[in-house]
Amino acid sequence: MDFGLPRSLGLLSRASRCRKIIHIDMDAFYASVEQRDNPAYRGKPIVVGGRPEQRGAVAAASYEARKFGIHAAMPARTAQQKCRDLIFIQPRFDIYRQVSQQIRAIFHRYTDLVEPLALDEAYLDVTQNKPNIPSAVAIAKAIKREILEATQLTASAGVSMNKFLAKIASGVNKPNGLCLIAPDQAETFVETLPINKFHGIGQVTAEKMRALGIQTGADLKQWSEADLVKRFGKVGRFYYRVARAQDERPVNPNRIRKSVGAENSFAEDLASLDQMFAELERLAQRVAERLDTQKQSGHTLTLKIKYADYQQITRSQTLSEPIREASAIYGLARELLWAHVGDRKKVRLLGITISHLVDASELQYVQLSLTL
Ligand code: DCP
Ligand code: MG
Repeated sequence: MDFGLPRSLGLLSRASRCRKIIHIDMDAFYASVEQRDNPAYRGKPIVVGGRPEQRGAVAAASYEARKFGIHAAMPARTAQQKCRDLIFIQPRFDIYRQVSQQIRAIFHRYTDLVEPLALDEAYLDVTQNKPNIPSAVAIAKAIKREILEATQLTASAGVSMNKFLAKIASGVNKPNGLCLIAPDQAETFVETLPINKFHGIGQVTAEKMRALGIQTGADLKQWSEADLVKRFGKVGRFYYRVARAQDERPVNPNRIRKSVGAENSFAEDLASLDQMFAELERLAQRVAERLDTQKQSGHTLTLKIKYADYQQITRSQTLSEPIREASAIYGLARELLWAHVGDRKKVRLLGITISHLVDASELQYVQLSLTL
């Protein structure tokens, strides 16, 4: 694969059908847009979203604010305590959406294999690309330049042979960064990576892994696929592969996430309600983590129960207020299970899915406006 490496290397790996993936992520997105449009905010600690007198949370923090330890999802009040001069700005979602359209149009000049993950980030598969540029690093540089020209905003890019590595790479030299993880560096890179830096391993799972003595990719690599699946469910297979720097997930341009869910089937059927509740709590945590990554919440919860005899039921409830927190998800799933699990029946699989998704930061803003 040619990542901007010597040509001979490029030819060698192209023969082995290596892919070239770029992950692009705008820097301090909402905050940078506000600093761009109002010179008074430039060079200052600012946050978008949340008001200290309300219960809201920070959506985006400028790099100047981050020096005080302020970050996204932090309660606005805590943020203000950390920095007295912090400026709070109300979000302008229309503008962020416009910028998002501009950067997506730029991506499509290079490839149609663009998978947006959020307004400010996307995966691009540039193995084959429209301008026929052989070096993926050169494409990443060109895209960053075009974004800066069109929007006066900086982006960071990660370049590698799969999504997992490209996503991590884009965070390495933020802001305005460009990082290549070449195929021959990939395994060593993952081995030294702390477990909490693995994209796809949330806080709860990271803690569970640390309790098992897994601190880095090298530790994770010690585990067999079967043991990881036993401990973590199906997603254990993903952990096994990424510990080896492998990730075959294609860049999917048509992907529209309509739901977020997690399920687990058990080596031994669950016979008691207590066991099922404990399992639901774990599932709720996982779903909440995923919603958090996607910055979404949802109106409908669906509980899936598969019994020991393989009979399967699903039960849904739709709420007027969307939910995203683990405790709320667990509470509702527990109620549904309580109401619907059959007496004296053993359960071999449980699943929780949240659908009718909405953008969490936008929603929080609407709620705040209503309470003013
Ligand atoms: N966002 C949000 N709530 C969060 C996280 C993010 O509303 N908990 C919004 C505001 C961010 C935008 O999504 O500006 C992009 O999210 P990122 O995680 O990419 O964060 P930033 O772009 O702000 O910063 P970074 O430079 O770390 O990418
Ligand atoms: Mg970003």
